[in-house]
Amino acid sequence: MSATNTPKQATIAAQPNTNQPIAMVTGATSGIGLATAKALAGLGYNLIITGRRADRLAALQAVLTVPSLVLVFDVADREAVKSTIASLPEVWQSIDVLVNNAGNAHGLASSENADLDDWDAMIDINVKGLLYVTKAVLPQMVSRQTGHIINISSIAGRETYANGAVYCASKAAVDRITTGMRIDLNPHNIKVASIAPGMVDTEFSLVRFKGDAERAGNVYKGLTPLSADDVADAVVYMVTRPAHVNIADILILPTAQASATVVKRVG
Ligand code: 8X3
Repeated sequence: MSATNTPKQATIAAQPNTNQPIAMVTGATSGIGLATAKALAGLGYNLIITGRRADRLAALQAVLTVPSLVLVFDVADREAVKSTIASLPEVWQSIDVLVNNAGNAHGLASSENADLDDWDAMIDINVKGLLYVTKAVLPQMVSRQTGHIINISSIAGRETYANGAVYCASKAAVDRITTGMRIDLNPHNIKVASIAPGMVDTEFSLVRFKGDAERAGNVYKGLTPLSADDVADAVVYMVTRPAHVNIADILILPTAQASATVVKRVG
């Protein structure tokens, strides 16, 4: 095996439990991805957890009670995605559930002021990264004629808001890709679905505002946002339906949020 084909595993993988399905969760280092990995572990899934931060993935793996495998890669790195997933040990290749969670907002600025690097990052990670991972996982799903792909979208994919042109566009792309792949993969018995959360209390806003904790905190001021576990619950609901049921789309909002921009705050 050449160096480029060697999976960047933080630890030696356990053998998956052959009586249980395998799920891959991207961006499992924090937030919705982390909560989803734990929730799927609670259902007994064998887990492939991926992300850029090896230390965080190792910490998650240490608390998982199911067989798990860590893959360290950046979803935006096309070659790394392809070679790392292609070189999964054979026993880990039959991925039943793919949760495309990796994604973020970078900046919140009007188009004339926004940073082109932020725009690149959102397209590269939220859109192209999702495509790279899905393309790498799909062949075995098609050959086995089974699979379930769950894309984490956003209310921002349904509504465009000020200063969010490219983030909203990236999530609208996720919605269109979800629908298009559901159509394309219909002959192959593969479920494709999306979950569109509103405000979720994760590192999301901290990343969007580049570490400005005060600005990030203000986003959730005076309301109870969703937790990452609330979104993971929706994933659990999707994957626990019978084989003939595909929950194709869930929009999940905090009670205090009526739309992307209509939010009830107290205090
Ligand atoms: C995150 C939700 O409303 O900040 O995708 O765009 S929002």
